[in-house]
Amino acid sequence: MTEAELYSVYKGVYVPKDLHPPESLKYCEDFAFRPDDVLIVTYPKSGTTWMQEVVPLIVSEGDLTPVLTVPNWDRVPWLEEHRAILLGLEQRPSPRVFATHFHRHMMNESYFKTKPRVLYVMRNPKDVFTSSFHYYGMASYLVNPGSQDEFMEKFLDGTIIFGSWFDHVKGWIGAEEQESILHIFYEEMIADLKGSVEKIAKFLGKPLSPDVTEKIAEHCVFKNMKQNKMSNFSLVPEQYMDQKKSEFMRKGIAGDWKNHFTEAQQQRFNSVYKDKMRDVKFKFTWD
Ligand code: PPS
Repeated sequence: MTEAELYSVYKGVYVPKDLHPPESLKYCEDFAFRPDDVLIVTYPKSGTTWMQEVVPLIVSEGDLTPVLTVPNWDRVPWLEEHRAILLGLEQRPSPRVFATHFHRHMMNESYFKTKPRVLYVMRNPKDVFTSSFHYYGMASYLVNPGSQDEFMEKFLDGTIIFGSWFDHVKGWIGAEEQESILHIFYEEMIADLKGSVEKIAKFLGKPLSPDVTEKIAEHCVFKNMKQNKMSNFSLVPEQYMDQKKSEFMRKGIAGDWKNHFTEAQQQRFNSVYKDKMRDVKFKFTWD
């Protein structure tokens, strides 16, 4: 199926119609934030699910019950997804934890007034590409990626769901409300998960004992988290996500792009990256 059939355009970017029908987008537009809300913001395939595990465990001080009993999409709902309407988010006690794939310019008026806390997770765009390429090949609500060359042009051009990686990152790293945002990299979580848990807990005003930090990090390493059926998307019907084609928790490493890019693809990607990021001063882990 084509983009026209599967996607709608919301605030200038493609969103999958199935997950984000008009009433969900309206709900999200009207949503009232609280200052102590925690918002996990990501471009897709940058570490959303990982954070949906880490943050609830920081809030619960290492009690595994929430992550072992509630699916990640209800535990930390995406505000723009259809399920958000059903979950009674207005009644949830603080601190509420949400996820969104929105660009900063897509956030609603309440966000800019209230300035809730934001965890902005970034990942090497080449790995985001590789993860997305596999995901688009197994998720039926997305347009089939075609060849890697074809999908690369769409990725670099931003004609995929949630638009351009470059615009997403530039929008959030350039946000005025920097004091309410913690920037964190997938690669730093891979390199030092314990240190990352500590850093996030401190930002959330919830310092943890070394034992609890250790317990959270141990539960959240890829091989352990992959076993959690509340987080590995095995509860999603096969006609929606065919994990026989590619698992949702696929590899969980930094640098897998090197196993997939040809020399020509690497050059093409580098040249567009250089052009689109030419005015950006921010220090990324992959530069
Ligand atoms: S989505 O669809 O936007 O919610 O996807 P998202 O969760 O952002 O990204 C999926 C990728 O994150 C990897 N992942 C992890 N890596 C390391 N450790 C842990 N615990 C972990 N949990 C999820 C997941 O495997 C996807 O990356 P790839 O490269 O495809 O393996």
